[in-house]
Amino acid sequence: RCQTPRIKGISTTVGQEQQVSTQEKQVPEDLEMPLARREMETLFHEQPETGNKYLEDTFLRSYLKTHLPPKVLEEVHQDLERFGNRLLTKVQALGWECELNPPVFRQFDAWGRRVDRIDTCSAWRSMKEISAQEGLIAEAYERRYSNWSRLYQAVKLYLFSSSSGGFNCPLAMTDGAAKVIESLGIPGSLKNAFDHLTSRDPKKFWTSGQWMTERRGGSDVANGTETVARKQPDGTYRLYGFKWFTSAADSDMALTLARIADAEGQCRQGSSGLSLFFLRVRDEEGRLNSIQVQRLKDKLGTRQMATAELWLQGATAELISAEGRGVASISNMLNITRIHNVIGAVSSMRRMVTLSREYACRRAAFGKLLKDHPLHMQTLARMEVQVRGAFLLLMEIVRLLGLAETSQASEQDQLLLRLLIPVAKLYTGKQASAVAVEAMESFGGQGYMEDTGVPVLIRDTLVLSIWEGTTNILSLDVLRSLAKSQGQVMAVFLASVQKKLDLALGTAELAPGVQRMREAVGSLTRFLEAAGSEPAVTLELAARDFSYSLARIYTGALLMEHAARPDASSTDTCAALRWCNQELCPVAAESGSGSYGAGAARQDSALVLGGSRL
Ligand code: UCC
Repeated sequence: RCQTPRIKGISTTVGQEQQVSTQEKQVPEDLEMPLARREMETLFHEQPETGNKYLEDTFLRSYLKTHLPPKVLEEVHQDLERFGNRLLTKVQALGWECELNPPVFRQFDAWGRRVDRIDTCSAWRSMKEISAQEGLIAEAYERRYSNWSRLYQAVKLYLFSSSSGGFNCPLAMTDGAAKVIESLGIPGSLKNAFDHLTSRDPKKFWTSGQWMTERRGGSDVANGTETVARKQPDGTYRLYGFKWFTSAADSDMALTLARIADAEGQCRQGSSGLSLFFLRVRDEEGRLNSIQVQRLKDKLGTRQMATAELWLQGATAELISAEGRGVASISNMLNITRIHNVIGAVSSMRRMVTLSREYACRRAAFGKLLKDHPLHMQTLARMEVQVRGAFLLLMEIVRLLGLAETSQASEQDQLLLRLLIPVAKLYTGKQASAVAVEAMESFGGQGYMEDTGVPVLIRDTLVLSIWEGTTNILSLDVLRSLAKSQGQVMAVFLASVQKKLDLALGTAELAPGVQRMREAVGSLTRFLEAAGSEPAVTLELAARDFSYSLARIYTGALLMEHAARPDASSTDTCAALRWCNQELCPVAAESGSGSYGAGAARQDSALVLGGSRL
């Protein structure tokens, strides 16, 4: 009498849903309903379905419509729509395959010969091909849309990132390496590498690693780098050392830091002893360049991507910076990879919020869909505001970068770019983790299940506040940019915020937000004045809160500016006002309570360490 229903567990497609309702209709009236319900209803969860990421992203599209010249918009719109379909029908599945088939390290062959092979899956290799075909690096260097090329590349990467199965990581470093080579004027010896890194031909396309981290220092690169470079008679160098984290270890080439040994074998210590080198990882026959792979890292996330420990045992390399200018030279790479980090953060947040939204439109609880529960929607709306703000911050940075790369940036633009990169990296890295975890909760227990894919997104997001510099290291980089410009960067920052607020003044609904923003700017200015005159305030202790203040104030100004467009919607206004309802200048609030003085530092230590001495 009771036929086992054909559908069990998690339903996936609309077709299946229809099948369920048809079957329900066929259930004879005398069938025991509790069993039928157990089989067909209570185990049934609505999978959130998402479509073309570009077409569905109305906020992205409104930004492009506002800023891109019409001719550029027309062309990129077509390409992005096509790309969105490719992501939906092909790339997303490949990304999942990468997760299911992580790289495998084979140290020896069957006959005991050491081979140190890192085997990647076919989906990972397809990602490399797709990246080349789509010009995910090339677009930024061809500059066919002049200053808009960088922004356009960033938009493609933003759409790609959360479906890329971790391939966004090698792309970040590839972009960074291309940037370093370009900033060196593409010297003859690096022309070939540059052409490979920026190629659209999948057979020619190379990815690059960025080997910075050694056992003694991931953050303190200046003191932690032990790798030694010995000059050879032909002018090349041989590198000897141990690289502790080398992400995308299957890459074709890498940029790395080392200390050049003098004739007596002595090396200069500290930052000024570091120089930058280019090397190929393998030769044409696939043999490693005097490198041994010690092991692959066992990571919490980004498992699709091989991160290795590498012994450099005389790897042949080319010196590409002036001697002792390694850190300054690799900063060009760092700034690009940090922007990619922001792209990854915004992409992840957008993906999570989209999934949560779709789920809310399908899942019923307490007699109605989740979308009809105001408290649930309040939680999602708060996340949506975060994503919008972070997205605008990203667009602002790549807009400025595009100007800089086409010699159209003013000195002020360049200073602002230098400041906003660490600010955005540190802030969006944290935002992304918070939003991802909140979004997971919006699925209830389902969000905690591996095969929904949600935990993968969470794991891969959590690294964003760590790699490419932790939150505190980036906060100190914010201070570095202030010191280097002798405070000029702050004047540029405040002027830019002011300009955006002036625009918003024309829109009456934005007035309360403008008011709050002005108060925050006032508090920030007073904090800076006090910090300059009171030795009791140590800027280092304030660095994180200060950076958060810059992020919140600048993002608020961007949301205001976006909401002040003639064709802005009521949701644009709502997002801008909601953003301004939070504490916009935490550094001022904290400094009032004496959190940054020498006494506070002692208290911090006592609080943390005191307990351990009990
Ligand atoms: O994690 C890694 C790879 C993972 C994969 C990444 C993929 C990401 C993709 C995401 C996709 C979703 S690699 C390791 C990451 N490690 C870091 O990021 C390092 C963190 N530490 C720092 O950032 C430190 O602040 C250091 C290493 C930069 C500090 O070095 P120094 O030598 O102590 O710093 P100095 O002496 O202050 O700076 C030396 C020079 C100065 O220039 P000059 O001499 O002309 O005054 C600085 O102004 O370097 C310049 N400089 C910079 N310039 C330093 N930082 C910068 C900067 N950010 N921009 C411009």
